[in-house]
Amino acid sequence: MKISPQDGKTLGVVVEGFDANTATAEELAELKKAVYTSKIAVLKNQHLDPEEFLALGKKLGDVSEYYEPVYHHPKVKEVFVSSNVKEDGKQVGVPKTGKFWHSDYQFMPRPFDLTLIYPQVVPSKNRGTFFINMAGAYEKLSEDLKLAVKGTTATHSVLRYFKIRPDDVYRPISEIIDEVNGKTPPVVSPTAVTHPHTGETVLYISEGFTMSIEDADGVSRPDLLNELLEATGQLDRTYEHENIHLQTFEKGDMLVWDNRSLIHRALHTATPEPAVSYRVTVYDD
Ligand code: 7UC
Ligand code: FE
Repeated sequence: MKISPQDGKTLGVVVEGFDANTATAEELAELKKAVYTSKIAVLKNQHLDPEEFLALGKKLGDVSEYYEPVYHHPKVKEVFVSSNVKEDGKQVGVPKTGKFWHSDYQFMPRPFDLTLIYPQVVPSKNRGTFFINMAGAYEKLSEDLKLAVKGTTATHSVLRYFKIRPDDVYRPISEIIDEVNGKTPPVVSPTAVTHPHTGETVLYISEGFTMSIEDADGVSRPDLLNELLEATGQLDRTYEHENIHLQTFEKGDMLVWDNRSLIHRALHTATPEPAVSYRVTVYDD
């Protein structure tokens, strides 16, 4: 196994010669360490079926299946499927997932530690995922903004991006909203958290899932939330902000990323091409 920095990028490493089926404990530990420090690992030349993909996830920690079954792979429920390709005329998984800044399960009491994405059908154009390292983004904040963050909390919810399911058709939207709020009530966390493996301070907010920031007295601070979204690059619709990293991939690549540090956003395609991607999410300790 060989781990090398990605050419010309501040984030990410390329991992060659990694065999998911025979990886040693040392190799797995080395891989995880690289993910915590470089945030993204691109594993080259992977040829795994869904069962083997799940098995790799289990070698990295405790795999968590997505709470909404509509996303599950029909044979391996722990594999989350993002797909706009029908199989035998049937929709498998959910199309157009994650086209907004977020970290996975940020709206849940315990977000995932590691995300593994294994693209199956790779578009020819507009392929890739945008990332922002929210540890680096925190470091770059002005001293005034860092001070303003101190003692505040952030409230997260899936509500804005909850996908209407096939069975939701003709249901009153108020009923669906009540159901979402009942099943996944808003979650409150400190606005800045400490990364347990690196000690970094990570700004824990996203445009997709963070609904509000409250100060120590419980007063909502929409101004502060907006300033932080702006400063971290999340409001830049040209995607040219220096914090934004475009991670491209080709068939056979698997991405493993540090979901504690990174927020991400699926690349928007104006002309949708077929795209299928499998995901496994892991708690690492
Ligand atoms: O369909 C989607 O965009 C899924 C999103 C609401 N949640 C992904 C996650 O893991 O948090
Ligand atoms: Fe995601």
